Amino acid sequence: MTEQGNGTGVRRALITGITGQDGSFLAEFLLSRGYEVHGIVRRASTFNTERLDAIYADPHNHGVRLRLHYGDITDGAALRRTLDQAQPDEIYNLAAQSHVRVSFDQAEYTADAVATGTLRLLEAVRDYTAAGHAVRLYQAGSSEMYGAAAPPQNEKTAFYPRSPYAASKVAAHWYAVNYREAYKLFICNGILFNHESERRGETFVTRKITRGLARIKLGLQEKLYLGNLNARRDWGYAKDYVEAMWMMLQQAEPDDYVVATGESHSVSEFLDQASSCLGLDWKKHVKEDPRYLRPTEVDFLCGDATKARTKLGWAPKVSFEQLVKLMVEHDLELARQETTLTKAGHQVAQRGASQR
Ligand code: NDP
Ligand code: GDR
Repeated sequence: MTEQGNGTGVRRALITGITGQDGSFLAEFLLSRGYEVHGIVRRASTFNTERLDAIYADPHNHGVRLRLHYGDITDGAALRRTLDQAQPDEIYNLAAQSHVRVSFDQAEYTADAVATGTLRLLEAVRDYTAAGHAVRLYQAGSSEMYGAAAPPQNEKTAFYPRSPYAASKVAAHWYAVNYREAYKLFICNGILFNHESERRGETFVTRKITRGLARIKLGLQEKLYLGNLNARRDWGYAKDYVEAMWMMLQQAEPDDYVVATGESHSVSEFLDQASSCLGLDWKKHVKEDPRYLRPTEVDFLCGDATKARTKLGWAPKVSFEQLVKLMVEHDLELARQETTLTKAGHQVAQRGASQR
């Protein structure tokens, strides 16, 4: 375990991207281990803290250990202010425009948030440590950095990014390595392969499939429009993966680790598995729509997490079949709620329909 540098005896963590899938699981995990957890939240015209609702408590209450700060990874002054206020022992940099397809439409913004955003945070951390604070930083790297490199991919595999998102993550990775070497900062790059859950954003393919097929099963929609069904991904469960982030920061020395299941499936295999949970034939419902294709695709990712297994003692607990089942069951329940409301005469708007 690392030292408690803030003098309060309570370990403090700061999470950028706390409102996302991983941020919410990580916040729960750290709270369960006694941490005080600080998170950076973007101002939005609609609520964006839904994934934190279960753990949020009124800060006026006594002993509240979850604290949210307004900020943005593109706003360096706010990052520095948050560091001063939160006084973290550990920082998890999860903030990102994380959708690969969208990064082709918003390339400059993606680079600003993913690459330069990481650099901004590193600069703030550099000054924070120079002022005498001991802090450890986790940088959220991605299997997308491997892109066209042949599987299995491990820490020694050369990066070959295939999107503005992936190129930005590669830049962030090397910024992190450089700051570790130049300023002797404790920084770990986690190179995480795809991880999903019932909290996955609904425009990522796994959740789009489980949400869509569950609604088709209950007669709420007829078709599901998808892009490339042949791409292969190494899909694990997000809750398992956030533990690996924490484990990296508890080591004696900073290092970089691949986190993956070592098992790869195509999008159509995911469809097969989800359909068999629901007793559906997806081929009758799924239609191809070219707008979900990418100008350059990543065909085959399969991670070799031997280093994480041997050095961190990390292993995934949830199998591919269990992952698909838990996501299908969750989305079937959402579809049932929608059916109940519809039958009772209420009009139910489909959330985010225009963004799918
Ligand atoms: P999500 O898209 O679910 O969450 C992204 C988070 O970043 C959200 O909290 C989002 O806020 C926040 N964010 C976006 N832009 C900014 C910004 N400009 N300033 C501050 N915060 C911002 O991603 P995941 O939880 O799935 O992923 C977490 C991290 O791990 C990301 O960096 C992602 O790229 C990376 N990663 C994810 C993998 C996966 O399979 N899930 C695999 C490998 C890497 P808001 O809620 O307001 O949008
Ligand atoms: P990915 O995840 O690009 O791997 O990035 P996504 O679920 O978006 O795509 C996976 C594969 O499915 C194919 N696909 C579709 N994808 C989407 N989103 N929508 C579709 O309709 C569709 N049809 C087919 C894609 O072409 C692709 O091959 C995720 C993100 O979480 C990143 O932030 C993270 O870094 C990587 O995982 C690891």
